[in-house]
Amino acid sequence: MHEAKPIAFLTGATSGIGQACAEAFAAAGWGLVLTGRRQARLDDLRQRLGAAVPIHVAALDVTDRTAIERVVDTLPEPFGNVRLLLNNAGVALGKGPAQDADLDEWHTMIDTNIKGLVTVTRLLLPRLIAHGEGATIINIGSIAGHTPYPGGHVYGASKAFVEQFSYNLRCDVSGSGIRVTDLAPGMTVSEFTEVRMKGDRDFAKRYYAGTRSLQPADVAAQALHIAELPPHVNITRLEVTPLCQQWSAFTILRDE
Ligand code: NDP
Ligand code: 8X3
Repeated sequence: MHEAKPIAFLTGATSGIGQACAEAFAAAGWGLVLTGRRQARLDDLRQRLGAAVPIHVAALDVTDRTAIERVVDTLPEPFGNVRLLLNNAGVALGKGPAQDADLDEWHTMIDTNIKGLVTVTRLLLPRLIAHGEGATIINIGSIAGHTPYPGGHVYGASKAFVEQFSYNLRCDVSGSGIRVTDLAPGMTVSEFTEVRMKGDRDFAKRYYAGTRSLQPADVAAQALHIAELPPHVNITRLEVTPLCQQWSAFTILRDE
């Protein structure tokens, strides 16, 4: 009899880092629950990856608590035995100063990056606890949760939440076998900047131009590494940036 495949539940699998994680985990033999709002992209992933590993797809908006409850409660076998939760769905909106920001955009970031993440986590925790040893939660944070920058406002703060929530969660699930990691990438080429700038593809192109930014597959390799470590090893926080991205000096305002 074949050994059952470990199951990973991914949010935001339709693009960028989440999609690369789906590809990397499938290549490593994981069964997958793939979620995101864009059904056509989920279907495409199932088509591409489903020959090798079991795949279940579910269109899901992480800001919709009832929808998350439905997806979690109706996971068919063998997908109910979730070993890994990758909380990846996230969004940045706007890069202007706080005083010019659109309040609706701030609320969307909070609803997605904070409320969505905690809701998915809370609802999947019983399944992860039932799985026991080897179960893993990887929360995709960001360097923006540590390093302030102009226009980072609510986005960066939401990622600081992700970091602290990851640590606090780890305290509470201590003894259950669940590992918790805040995986915090820097600049990664994906749809992230295009979404942030309201679909401005030229801006996104210019932003990444001349850089050797992280590719989503670079981040996915870290996620897979974390997931496949021996079960007694917990990476608390893993920050990964491209070599071309680093800190800058303090800005000092001087009197005239
Ligand atoms: P993308 O924009 O390429 O992907 C974002 C993913 O999140 C998509 O799959 C999107 O799917 C999903 N998503 C957004 N809103 C929702 C929602 N309400 N419900 C469900 N899914 C949603 O960006 P990245 O791959 O770069 O971003 C992935 C994560 O990585 C985010 O948490 C981001 O903050 C973080 N990150 C990104 C960095 C970067 O430089 N790119 C650096 C550091 C962290 P769909 O639209 O189909 O719902
Ligand atoms: C986003 C990372 O470098 O664009 O989470 O702020 S960065």
